Amino acid sequence: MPVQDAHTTILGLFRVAGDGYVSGAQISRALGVSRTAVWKKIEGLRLLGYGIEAVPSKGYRLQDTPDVLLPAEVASDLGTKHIGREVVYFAETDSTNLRAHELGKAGAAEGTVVLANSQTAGKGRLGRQWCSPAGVNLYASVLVRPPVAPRYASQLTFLSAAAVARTVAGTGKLPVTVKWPNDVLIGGRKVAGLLNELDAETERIHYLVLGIGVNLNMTADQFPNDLRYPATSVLLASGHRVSRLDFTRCLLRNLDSLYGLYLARGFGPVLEAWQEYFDLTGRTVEVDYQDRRVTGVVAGLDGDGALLLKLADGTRERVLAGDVRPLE
Ligand code: BT5
Repeated sequence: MPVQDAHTTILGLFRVAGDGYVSGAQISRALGVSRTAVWKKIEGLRLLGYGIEAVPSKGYRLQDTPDVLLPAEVASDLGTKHIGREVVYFAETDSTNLRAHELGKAGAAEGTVVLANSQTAGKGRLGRQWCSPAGVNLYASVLVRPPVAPRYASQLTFLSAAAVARTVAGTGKLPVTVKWPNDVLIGGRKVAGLLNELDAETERIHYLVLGIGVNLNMTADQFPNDLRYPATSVLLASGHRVSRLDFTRCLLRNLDSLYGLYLARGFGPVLEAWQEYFDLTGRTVEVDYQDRRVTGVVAGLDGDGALLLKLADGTRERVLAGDVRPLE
């Protein structure tokens, strides 16, 4: 049995036992290996950071679970239909999006998730960088193969933003909003960034990589000084640490249910879910295009998710891409 499967089996027995002990005999039966081999597997889990007490007459008891994102732990009993059936984990990598592209080109299944403990070259949009310190945040890339034309790829940005916003909101009573069209904010500060990348031919998407970075337990001194927007983490905003494992599992479930809706009923329900966190309707915003800037009042969104602005001269403008900033 591969080491990871053995670890999953043992952790499963601990989960069932709760605060109680699991005997060496029980584990050896479940794994089909000798008691000495059981001891080695327990040592392996200890090396990963699990605190396991061993009492000769009783067996083993789990005292402490590290906040690591082992694929087996992330994927076990996830109950999802599309997302997270395959989970790949790196202690360190340059960018989970680059790893996901490799997997996508090699034919990896839809729903494959790449996770990293840290990134040495985390990517933002337009060549910018995403600060990715080890052990505190979530860095994930999710591979999907939606059966839609490439021109609809931006709909998936709303999908991942809605899933992230829902998951962050689920960690506590936090003022979570989405910034059009991506970025998730708490109290106006950026807590998550999204980078979706497409591999397609004219009429067909090969795959999309949904890149998701969420600041979970990052402390103030871990942020770079020259941020484009004010930023925060769930810890800074709420005062509470979040389990990266629990958050990741919850996010994958939220992504899965929205993706299921998207496949069954199209973009409508996804945009609706996203709009629960959109608070700019009726507000005056400034939109920065590459070459010009306009100011207007947000009238709402159209069915494609484009931002509808009413300008001072009474004309309307439909914004498909640009940097949007509320003015008041
Ligand atoms: C984004 O870009 O917001 C997309 C970030 C996507 C990151 C994920 S992590 C997993 C996956 N793998 C990757 O390699 N990337 C994805 P953008 O809107 O361009 O914002 C980038 C800007 O945000 C930077 O120029 C900084 O000013 C700021 N920034 C950098 N790190 C940050 C952080 N951890 N939290 C908040 N702001 C940050």
